[in-house]
Amino acid sequence: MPGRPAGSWALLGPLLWSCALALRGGMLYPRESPSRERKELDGLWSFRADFSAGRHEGFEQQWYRRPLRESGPTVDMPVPSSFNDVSQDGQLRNFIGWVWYEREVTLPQRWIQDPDTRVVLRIGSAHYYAIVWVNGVHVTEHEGGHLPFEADISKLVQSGLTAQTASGPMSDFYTLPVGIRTVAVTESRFLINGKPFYFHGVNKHEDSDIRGRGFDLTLLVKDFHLLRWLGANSFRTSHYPYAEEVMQLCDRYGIVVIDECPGVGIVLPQNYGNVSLQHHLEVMEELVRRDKNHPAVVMWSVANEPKSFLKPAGYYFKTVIAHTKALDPSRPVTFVTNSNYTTDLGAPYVDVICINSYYSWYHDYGHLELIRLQLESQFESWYGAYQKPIIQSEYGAETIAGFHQDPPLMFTEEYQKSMLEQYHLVLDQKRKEYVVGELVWNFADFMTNQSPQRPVGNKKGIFTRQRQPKSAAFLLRDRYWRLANETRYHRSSVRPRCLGNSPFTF
Ligand code: GCB
Repeated sequence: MPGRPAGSWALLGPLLWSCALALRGGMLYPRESPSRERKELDGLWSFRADFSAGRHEGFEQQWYRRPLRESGPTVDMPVPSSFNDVSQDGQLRNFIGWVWYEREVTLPQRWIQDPDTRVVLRIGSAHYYAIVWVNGVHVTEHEGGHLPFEADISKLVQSGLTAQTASGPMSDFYTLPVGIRTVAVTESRFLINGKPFYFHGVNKHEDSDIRGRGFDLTLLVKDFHLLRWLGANSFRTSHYPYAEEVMQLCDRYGIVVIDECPGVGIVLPQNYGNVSLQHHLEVMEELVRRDKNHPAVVMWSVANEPKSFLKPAGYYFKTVIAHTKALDPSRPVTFVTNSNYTTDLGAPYVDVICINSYYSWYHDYGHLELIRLQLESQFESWYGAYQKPIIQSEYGAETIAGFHQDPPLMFTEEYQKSMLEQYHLVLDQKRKEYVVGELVWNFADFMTNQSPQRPVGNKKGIFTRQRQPKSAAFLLRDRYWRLANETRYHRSSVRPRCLGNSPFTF
């Protein structure tokens, strides 16, 4: 593996590299100390289940001899986790047999160069029978899960491999995956690489049971499996920037992102003051600085549902949007509005109009039959006023999984479905003209403050907070895959390498 300080790849996990010296007769938990370092190998591993009839193909073909991707397709698997639970693949859920995990690891140069450093590979727990290879060499086996085992691999990794450049040994390494594409907006279209792009996606939250808001790799991979299941091609980071790991996966799997800053709750005149404005500009600087290298990000959203009809809103949004464009001239900028088209003072400055509307929910509730009329008039009025492409950036209905009524009543699964269907009738007309996207509210149920409108949190998810589908998820799944098939372009026969091992490549 040229160009790496240590080209090491290991099969099976979860693993932990450490310089720890195992106590003779015992096994110490690897703790850092002035003489010991550890390197966590948790994270995304390449994975393949051996579905061959005898479950033995991996051994027959010696999958351990080469990087796993070279012997067949792989998927990303979070470690630690149970592969059965993360996947949406029914076959994998019930799989019994050999599965192969692989991870490429870059070791600190010193570990490799110093012959006195002992390098130990430790597996905390692997079910049920584990065989471990490093660089194709068998290093250990272990029977039974739950308990740790380890192997001294010093000799294997200290094989004298030192990365060199033409000018001598390198002292710093950084790798950055790169993706290149263009984004542009016309009067009625959103273009990616010069081709019309239609957002069929979701709004998300970083939220789940127990963890609440916080990065969780296993949950993230589950969510990406669900996005794939759904046929979604995009999401908005409502209402704040998400963890960088999320953005990395979007790049990897080709999920298009509207990247939103935490500009939520700009609803009082004093929110438009100078202190607020200055802070908003700084936040946009931080966001653009962090995410500008992610090709998945195609548009910045500077706010969600501000009271953009208040007098200072015009100057405020003109300034924030101009500043964001100056920071990044390559991407369009928007904010998400729920104001009226006649009074919105920020809309003149956005590139794309993003509208949230909850017809038949927060007003005229129960009146599904009014949606078509109201939505049509919403689109026509906004387009008439601005001649800019429009995204339906939120729409949805509170739905308690397991509540059923026919004819549909609010809070039931039938109501959520019927409401989506009514929206889709109009979206299908208008997407032929100037509507360039639809993002349902919300991907999954999430926790909120208590209020009479929130039956233990916001229940507008098409999945529950535990990531199980409500009836509407199946409706949307049919629609999104239809849209995907209708609007996608032929892929060239050359697949980009970074997507080579993704289950999400379209
Ligand atoms: C909205 C907000 C979103 C809420 C949603 C709702 O307009 O943008 O943050 O969660 O409505 O369900 O009320």
